[in-house]
Amino acid sequence: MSGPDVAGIAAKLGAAADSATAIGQLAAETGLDSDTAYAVQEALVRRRLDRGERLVGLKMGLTSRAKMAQVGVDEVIWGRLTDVMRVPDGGSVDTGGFIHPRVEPEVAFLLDRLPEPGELVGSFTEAVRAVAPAIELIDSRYANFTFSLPDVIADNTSAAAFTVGPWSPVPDGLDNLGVLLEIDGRVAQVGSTAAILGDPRRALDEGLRLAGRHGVRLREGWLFLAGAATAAVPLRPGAHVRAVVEKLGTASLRALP
Ligand code: 0L1
Ligand code: MG
Repeated sequence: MSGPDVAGIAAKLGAAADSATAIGQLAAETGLDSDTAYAVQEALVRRRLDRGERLVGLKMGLTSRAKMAQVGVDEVIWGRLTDVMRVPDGGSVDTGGFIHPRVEPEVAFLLDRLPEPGELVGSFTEAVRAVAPAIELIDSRYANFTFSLPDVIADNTSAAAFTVGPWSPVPDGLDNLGVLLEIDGRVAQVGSTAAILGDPRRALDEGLRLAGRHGVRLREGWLFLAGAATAAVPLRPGAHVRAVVEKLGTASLRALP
């Protein structure tokens, strides 16, 4: 019996992203399960690499209750980041290139010496060279931002763009820092890094474990987005977005009018 058409599903998702046109969910009709969905994700990102993009890191998704509740999926997932997704801090994005973009405040890690496959992080300060406030721009390729677990995994966990603020040395504690998402100078979301798996440092072990199951090794020099501390907020044309993380500072981006 043949399984789901991995390349065909990746092609549909890739075309949806390229044309900024929403599509219907695919998992139920194709019998896609979560493991095969990661193969679709790999094929989807391979399309980007084949046109010259570079893999620069990994992101964790749904690492907080607020995020899980927002989309009705309650498992931690991971996706892949490429260089073209990166927007410089203070830079601009064109919302016309996305379907229904949302932004969320995150914490980013710059990876250093990582444990061997199958091992957990022994010393966080050895594994992580620096930390930064970040903004993730997510854009589900599915209509109405509605999907099942395999659907969202296949869709590279809605990854679309991200901005990383200034790097700082790893502070003593990361587990209860205040987080703000501001849109046009107004507070849109308030949270704490504690919402990210209790402590964003745990997200790295989860990333190593979950990506390791699919034979993916994190690399020195890669970025790692640990996940959002709050629900995501729609990004409107012309909006100015700031993510502020206590002790770490601010990352910002602007949507073109
Ligand atoms: O980064 C995230 O937490 C997004 C994961 C996928 C679910 C969504 O699109 O919100
Ligand atoms: Mg995110």
